[in-house]
Amino acid sequence: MKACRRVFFSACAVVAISTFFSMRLFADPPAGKNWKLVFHDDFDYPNERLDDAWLSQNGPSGHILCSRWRDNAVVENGSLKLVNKKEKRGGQEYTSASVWTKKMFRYGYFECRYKYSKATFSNNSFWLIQTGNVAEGKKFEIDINEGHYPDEININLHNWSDFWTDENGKKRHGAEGMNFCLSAGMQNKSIALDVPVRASKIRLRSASKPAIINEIRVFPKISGSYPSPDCAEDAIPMNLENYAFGAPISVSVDGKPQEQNASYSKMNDGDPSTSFSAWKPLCVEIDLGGLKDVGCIQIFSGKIRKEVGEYQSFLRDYVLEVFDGNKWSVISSLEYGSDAKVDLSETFRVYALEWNEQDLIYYLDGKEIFRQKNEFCFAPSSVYLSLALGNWCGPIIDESVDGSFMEVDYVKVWQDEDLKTSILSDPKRPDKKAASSSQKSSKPSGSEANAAPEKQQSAADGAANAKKESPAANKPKKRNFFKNFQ
Ligand SMILES: [Ca+2]
Ligand SMILES: [Ca+2]
Repeated sequence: MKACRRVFFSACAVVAISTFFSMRLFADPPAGKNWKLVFHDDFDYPNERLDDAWLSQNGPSGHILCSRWRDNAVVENGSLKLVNKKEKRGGQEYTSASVWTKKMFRYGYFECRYKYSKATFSNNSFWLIQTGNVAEGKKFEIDINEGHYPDEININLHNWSDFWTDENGKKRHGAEGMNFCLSAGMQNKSIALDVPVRASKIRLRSASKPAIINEIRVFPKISGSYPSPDCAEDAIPMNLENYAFGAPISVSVDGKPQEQNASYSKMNDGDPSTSFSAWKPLCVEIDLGGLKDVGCIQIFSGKIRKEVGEYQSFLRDYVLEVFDGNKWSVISSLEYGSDAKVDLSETFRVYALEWNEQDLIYYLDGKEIFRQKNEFCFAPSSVYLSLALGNWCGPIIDESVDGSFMEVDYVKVWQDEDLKTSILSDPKRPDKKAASSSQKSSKPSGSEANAAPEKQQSAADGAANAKKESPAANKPKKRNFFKNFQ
């Protein structure tokens, strides 16, 4: 009996301790500062009360594939659901939702617990933006997470003040961040064939965005094991020929054959740290210089994340083909995201940012995952929750996107009471200092990363129509998708 009771109490203690730690881990900013909770929304109220603290876009969006409406933001059962629909409205083929806080914040710890919508092609964002006339620093956008189903986290810091024109005549702006794929493995793809195939050429196609290819290797059939795809060329055994090494390579982007370019050889130069990448569907063909018996093809794909020395950004889909002199045959393929071992639409995760005068520090479930210097984000911003549909977020599948939703359990903001430059502006009680900024908050942009400012303005025009859907809002607007994304 005593033993049972001891077990019971031990179990209770374990539950209590683990609950305590999970609370510490997932619902508190890091220790060491004088944090005060200044905003907290659990979405534990009737739907119509969402408008007490939040504004909503109501109109088309020039830079994405959906118009966004208050109707698509639904509070029920303790959470906020931003719902995608396949329906024509606002001159666009799909609808979704984007909301932002009436309150504005400068500096603090921003936390949101949410699940992604269970659909590729959707952008599940928790973010901050200030594109008004900022008194200090520059216009900015901090994407704490632009999540893509099933398992991608995308962090980005945009500078919306400074622009330049690249060698292709495209207008560019500063953007720096990191994308994480929580599933591992795809960067190291080694396709060993049981039965060798005769091939004079191999072809790799991928629609991943970005498609980063560091090395492609083609080996004969051997009895032993093949080297790791990420090893350096000089680590390959002397008696094992890599037919692809230094072979002629040709590239098509978005179906268009490209002129020869020295950068293509980065895909078969033997150096796993060099790569070629494309943001549009990529097709790479390697000429093996005559028919070879091919026993293994390796693809090494990824971008090194310097902080931890890990490769990220894998190919999420591919088709690998061989040419036998007469016809092409597929020998391996991967459907988009089907290698995912983590599904961020299934479980709530906590995404967070500490923003102070010096740093931007990003967290997942209480653990730091990325950090940047804060060199220009010094103006107050609302907190945005947005769902968007865009073709940079994976393939468009109408069946899965219709009715899919991003589900937000809560949003919390703390500020450091010792950081005197922090600002909390409340539209009901605006302080003098923040009043002008607060004024600007009534014209939010409601846009996502990679949208040019004019596109944000177009979204802002839509947002300014909040709560009154004018007939003009239904007129199609000229679209110009993601000219700037990097
Ligand atoms: Ca390389
Ligand atoms: Ca909740």
